[in-house]
Amino acid sequence: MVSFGDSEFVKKVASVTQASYQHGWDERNGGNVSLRLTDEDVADFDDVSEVKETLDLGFDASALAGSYFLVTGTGRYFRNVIDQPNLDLGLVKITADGQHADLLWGYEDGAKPTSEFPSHLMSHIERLKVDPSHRVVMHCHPTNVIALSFTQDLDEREITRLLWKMQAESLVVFPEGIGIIPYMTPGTNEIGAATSQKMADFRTVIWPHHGIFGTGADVDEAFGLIETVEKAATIYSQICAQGGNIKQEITDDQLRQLADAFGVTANPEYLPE
Ligand code: 2HA
Ligand code: ZN
Repeated sequence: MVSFGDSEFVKKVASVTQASYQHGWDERNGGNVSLRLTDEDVADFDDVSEVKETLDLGFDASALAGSYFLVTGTGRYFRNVIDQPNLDLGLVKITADGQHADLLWGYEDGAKPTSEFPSHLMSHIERLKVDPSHRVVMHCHPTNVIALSFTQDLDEREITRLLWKMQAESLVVFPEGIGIIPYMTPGTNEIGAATSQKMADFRTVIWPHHGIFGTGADVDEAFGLIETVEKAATIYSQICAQGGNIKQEITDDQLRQLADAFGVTANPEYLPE
């Protein structure tokens, strides 16, 4: 029997939750990941055809009807996923009416999808409009990004430019910049709607005083995006720890040369030509 539990999908999500935990971005049950899968992806497995439970989504996900999501469970710890993926991860399929999700694999001791599943699904819907290859939404609590949301104005242009200038990697990895929503209550459809609105323009969205959402065509891309943003924020924290007196920095001209060299288009509102 070919079990979904042995799939590369489960291995990859388990490994990224462990990596994120090791970075210190997922205390207790902090963080959640969802990976979109297709009929083709799940076709080869023998243990994903029986519906074990049908879950109420509480909003209209009909744009994703028929899509599968491998998603971390609510209340579950990123630290543990690697040792018990069949308990902490679930494979669900969005029903034809878009109101429910059928559980096909995992959550074996009764878990349910992450409390941020509305934010994930709404974000998947928006990112798929922009990029048909989009597959992953990841949320976690990177310390320096969160710290930045206390000391800086919550201004997308200002924070993007600050992070672009912290290292040469930043502009190349997130040339469109970073979206920021106001502080909102986690786990609600409202924060999901605000996050997904930003996802029309950005692959990364900061939740002030809470964490970050990163998206991508695969797990590595979504995680790499978050790593790069957090690395830039960490450099800024260290600059402040060294007294905050910046004597030289990457100039706007140098950012433009960087964009040219790497063939990326910087958001023109943040870096005028
Ligand atoms: O899954 O991170 O935002 C726990 C959280 C909620
Ligand atoms: Zn969170």
